[in-house]
Amino acid sequence: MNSEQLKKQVAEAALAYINDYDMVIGIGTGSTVNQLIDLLPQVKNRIEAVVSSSEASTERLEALGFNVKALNQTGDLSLYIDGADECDAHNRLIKGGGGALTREKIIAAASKQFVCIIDESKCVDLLGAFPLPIEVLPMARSFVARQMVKLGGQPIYREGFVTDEGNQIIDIHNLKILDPVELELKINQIPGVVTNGLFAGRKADVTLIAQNDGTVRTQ
Ligand code: ABF
Repeated sequence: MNSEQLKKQVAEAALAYINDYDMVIGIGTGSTVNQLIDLLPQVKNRIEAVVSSSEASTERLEALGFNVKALNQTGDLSLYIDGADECDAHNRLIKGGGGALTREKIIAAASKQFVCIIDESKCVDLLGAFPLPIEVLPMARSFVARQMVKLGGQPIYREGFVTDEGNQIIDIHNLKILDPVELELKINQIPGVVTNGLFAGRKADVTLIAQNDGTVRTQ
């Protein structure tokens, strides 16, 4: 199966979690989530409203006629479905390759159940082969980069990219992430950091993994 087929397959499996009426659900960002969004009309009658983690997902959802609401309007959510760049055996994630990590982390924290949808290429034993995205305030970009060097990383500025919140991103290469929870907290303490892409303190509750043999594994 090619990549898009795997993404569609895992998106189809995620529909099973939209299993009540009048649901207000959180929807993430990325190409796997786009496959899910395109399938949502099949369960439109179960969805009262959606909270989106990016302008890109909002546009896609509104084009399909969904009522996109701000988190401030909805309060906590029962379900959040989103992709990831890496996932370890404990459902701890690296996210942010798509640059939507701040809203993603907020909506994940506000959701009772976080279902992550990936294909098996994202599964790793140790997080960190994918460069860790860190959203930073523009005036702090170089300062945060220097702190990440002290932590053993190699920061690369994501040139020309501005997040939906108007911030910048540095991607940290060559990190050996032995304790994702500890590192997530340590990076959060650096002044100027808005969000880092480790989703370990609030990891996924369930990860659906499309496999090349045509099955979807639940972790
Ligand atoms: C999003 O999903 C981002 O956090 C992450 O970068 C992306 C993965 O995108 P894709 O499904 O296109 O691989 O939540």
